[in-house]
Amino acid sequence: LICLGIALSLNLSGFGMQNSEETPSIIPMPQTLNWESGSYSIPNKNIICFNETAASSTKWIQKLLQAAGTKTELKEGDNCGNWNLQVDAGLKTDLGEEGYQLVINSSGISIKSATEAGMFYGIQTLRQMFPPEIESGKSYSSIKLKFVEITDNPAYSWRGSMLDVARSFLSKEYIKKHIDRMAFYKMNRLHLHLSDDQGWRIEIKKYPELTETGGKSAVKNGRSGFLTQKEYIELQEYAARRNIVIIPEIDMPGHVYAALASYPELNCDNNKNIEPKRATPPELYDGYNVGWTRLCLEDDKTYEFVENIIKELSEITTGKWIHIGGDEIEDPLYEEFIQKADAIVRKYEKSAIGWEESAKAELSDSFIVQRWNGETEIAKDQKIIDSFCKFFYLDHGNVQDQENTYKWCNKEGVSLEKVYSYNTNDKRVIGVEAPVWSELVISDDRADDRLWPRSIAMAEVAWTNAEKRNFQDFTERLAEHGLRMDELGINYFKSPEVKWR
Ligand code: TNX
Repeated sequence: LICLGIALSLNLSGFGMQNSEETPSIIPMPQTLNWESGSYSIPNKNIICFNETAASSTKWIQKLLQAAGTKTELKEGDNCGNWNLQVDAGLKTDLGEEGYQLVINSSGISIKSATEAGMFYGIQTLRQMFPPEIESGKSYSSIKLKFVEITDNPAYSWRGSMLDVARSFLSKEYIKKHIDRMAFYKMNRLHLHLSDDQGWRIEIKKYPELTETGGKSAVKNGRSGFLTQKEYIELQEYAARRNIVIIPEIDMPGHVYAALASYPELNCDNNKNIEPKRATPPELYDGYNVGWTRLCLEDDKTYEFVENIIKELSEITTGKWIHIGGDEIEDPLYEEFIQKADAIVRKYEKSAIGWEESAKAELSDSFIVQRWNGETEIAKDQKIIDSFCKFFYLDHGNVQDQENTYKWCNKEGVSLEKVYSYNTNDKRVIGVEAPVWSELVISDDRADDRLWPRSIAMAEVAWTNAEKRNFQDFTERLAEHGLRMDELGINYFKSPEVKWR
């Protein structure tokens, strides 16, 4: 037995493949993955064979091959080149909405899927088999791809990331980078927290002061600014090409100081009743308090405002969802507000999402509840996105007592292992999302540090079935991805749970 073991390991490390012996580290772990002996050397001339529905995906392969420094030719058909890309709706029963099959053998590389999304994900998996250096555009002369057969599709349809651009703004350029990074790990929902007490970040043509005034503030030492509708649409298109839907959140009826400062007539009694006492708007707010401002729910003007905002937002949003916030507020008219806001969102042919407190109200079937502390009872048929603060609040420390992090939800912080350990049997859950609140996340570097690598752990939790997940194995694969993150210029936190290379 020992002899056999030695022979086997010799065979694995000594023969079969020349030089690169390591099996590539794929994250998220595919549902079925079989490495086989042998490898395919990418030739100097490549023919990418594709069917019509796969046409738009060929550009990603061309991009990969550009980095590999080889020539490519495109050819429409089936099995007409060493690369074969086939998007065929008939495969939906086998591969699902986002699944793919990737095969590498002596005749080349084949990816099949039922949708462009599935094809895109097959290509992301393939990309992780290339040397990390291609991520920064360095060219590579001889690339060998280990023979493999993968059939893959996600456990959850909601694999989200949330950026709080309200407390401290993040630029369009940063958001694009974030979209690229999310896509690499097969995440598909980008939730933008676009308004809060400290700032309003999306242009609304009907209410120009929201950005003229409310766009100029931020949390202390944070960045102000806003996205024009044109920029928002540009981001949305950029994201869509990478199978990512942007979900805009306007937080209501609490967390609204920036709006109140911009339009003082939205205040009840000119704000005299709210704590802590603030001067009459338009003085702006740069502090850290939550739950101290509210829209005036006894006033019809408020509903006119809410409807106009949702109307404009739904006109520029291609995704199905509008997030209405609903967190951290006590108000006798709260439930009525949530129901009305839900109805307005549906009137404009979108579905509403709200933080878990919104489940106190009677919600429509399409309403999705985003759970963060699990203290609210949620109706038995309601769809849920899990963002439990204990597992997913990335404004908490990567390790205990990390500088500039919160710890109200978990004094030990939220470690990589903690993120990875999330699991549920709750059938209502459609997926998970990791938010980065930005009271203390006031620069791109800090955002990187909080997001990475913990978002990668979340991505695997969201994609890979629970029985196939193993933290030890994950950290080993992640170590290799450190090299990729280096090439991508990500200022990731060097978590002590990983033996980084
Ligand atoms: C709670 S949980 C918030 C945010 C804060 C965050 C800070 C929830 C829906 N809201 O307003 O930024 O804590 O960790």
